[in-house]
Amino acid sequence: MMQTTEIRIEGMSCEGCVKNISSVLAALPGVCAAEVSLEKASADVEFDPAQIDRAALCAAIEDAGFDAS
Ligand code: 9UX
Repeated sequence: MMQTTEIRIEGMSCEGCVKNISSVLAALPGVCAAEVSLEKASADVEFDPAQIDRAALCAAIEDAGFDAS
């Protein structure tokens, strides 16, 4: 069963940031969809809670150089 969460992201300045974060999220095991928005400064992520949790999603975004909460 999939779960969806919205993550607040600070520090995105252009569509390149959106692409980078989209790639980071898509590469994580357990992530099946990620919609990142520059305007909303957030990401909607659909994931399998059996494989990954919300904290790990935030940590991956932080590792890419952004603030995630
Ligand atoms: Mo745009 Mo984001 O040139 O790190 S990709 S600001």
